[in-house]
Amino acid sequence: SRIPAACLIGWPAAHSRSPLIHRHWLRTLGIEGGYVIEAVPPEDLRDFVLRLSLRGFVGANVTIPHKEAVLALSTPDARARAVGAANTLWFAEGELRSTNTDVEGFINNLDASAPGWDMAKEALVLGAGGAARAVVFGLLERGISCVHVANRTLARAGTLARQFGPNVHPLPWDAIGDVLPGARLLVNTTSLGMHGQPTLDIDVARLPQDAVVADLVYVPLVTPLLAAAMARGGLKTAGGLGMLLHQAVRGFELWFGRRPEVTAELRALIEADLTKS
Ligand code: SKM
Repeated sequence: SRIPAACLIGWPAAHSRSPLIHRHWLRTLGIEGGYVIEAVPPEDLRDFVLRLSLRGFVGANVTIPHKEAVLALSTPDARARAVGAANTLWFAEGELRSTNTDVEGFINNLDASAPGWDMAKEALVLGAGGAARAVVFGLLERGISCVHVANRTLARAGTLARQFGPNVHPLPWDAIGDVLPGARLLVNTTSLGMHGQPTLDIDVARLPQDAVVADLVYVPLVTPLLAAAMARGGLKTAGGLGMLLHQAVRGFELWFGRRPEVTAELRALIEADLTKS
């Protein structure tokens, strides 16, 4: 019988650290298995996913730009449907199922990095794309009662707000300063602050003293936003690498049958790889 293997389906996909994460767990848990990258252009997605099992895979992660398209090629669970995107595929009872583990990746990372974060009643989310939808879904599920969503194109924030109901409020980008004093949680889901991109212009001094600042960007590991939050002192922070590590847990469990842990050793391994290039 074949060794069970999963893959990452993306386009482009070569930059992904998922193989390092899953191979570390396979090795440390003593499981015979594999995890490889599959660069699949949009026009080939349907064929690739429909033949996933024939290609020898027990499941897959899905990343940009395929997370929405994969819904129609699988049986999405309630969470994937609510977020409107899936990042994890697996087989159960002969059918290909999908879920979204970015939600628990974000939330579990916050729980690990900034315990007590959910005391916040008011949150500010920057960006209104797919990652923002996963974040907003998780925040609402944990009882945050007011989520402002700021986006350069206000209409996209409006669409997201309508989708998630009365506790989510679209915010014009130039009104961010107005809500900072009430925001106990700030989350950047945009690519601003990523290596080679412009940085965010947010005055963290205007946040409450006990605010939590989270960034989904993980290259660099400490973004200018997180650095500013740390420099101010007293603010708790959560970086993007933690979310990447925590979203991987459920997929591994579904494919290989054991629930792995996000350890300091794993984090150090990925951090070392990210800083060497
Ligand atoms: O949702 C995750 C995905 O499962 C894996 C990934 C990666 O390997 O870069 C990024 C995120 O989209």
